[in-house]
Amino acid sequence: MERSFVMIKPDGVQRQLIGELLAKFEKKGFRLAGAKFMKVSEDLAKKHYGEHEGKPFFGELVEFITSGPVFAMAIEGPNSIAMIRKMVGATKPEDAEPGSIRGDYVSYMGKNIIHASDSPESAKRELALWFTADELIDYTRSVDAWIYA
Ligand code: 3AN
Repeated sequence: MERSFVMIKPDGVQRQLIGELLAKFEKKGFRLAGAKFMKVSEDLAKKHYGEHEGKPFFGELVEFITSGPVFAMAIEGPNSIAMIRKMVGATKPEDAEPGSIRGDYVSYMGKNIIHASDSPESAKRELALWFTADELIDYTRSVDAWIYA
């Protein structure tokens, strides 16, 4: 069982795609372990994109992600991290395969509607950044597990 951090960015929210995109992950068989609709502080944005600090597009990234509300999710399922990345598609629009989310919805890299963790290490780091432990459902506990039993 793996958990990925997935976020619908301000452009995805503005295009009213939250439900449509979440439905894809639910249909795939993954389940939500946490979600929040929120404005992102500059501090959180800079930490989230920490690996890109110093790159020419860093300022733009932070500005964009703080420009409007995002829908942040913890999504879980077996091998979910790699499978969700596949569903999301490549970073460069010209490389994103038709059928993937970015392949079907995105033509410009700076506005690519969704983020998903790219490795187990990133998922761990990002989930800890965006959620506290008590904001996530723990399906291994019977008190939470009944809903999918
Ligand atoms: P992904 O969003 O596919 O995980 P990352 O984490 O490498 O990709 O990059 C985060 C965001 O930074 C991308 N969604 C994109 O908007 C932007 N970005 C990444 N690489 C570049 C680049 N070479 N030029 C401009 N923007 C970039």
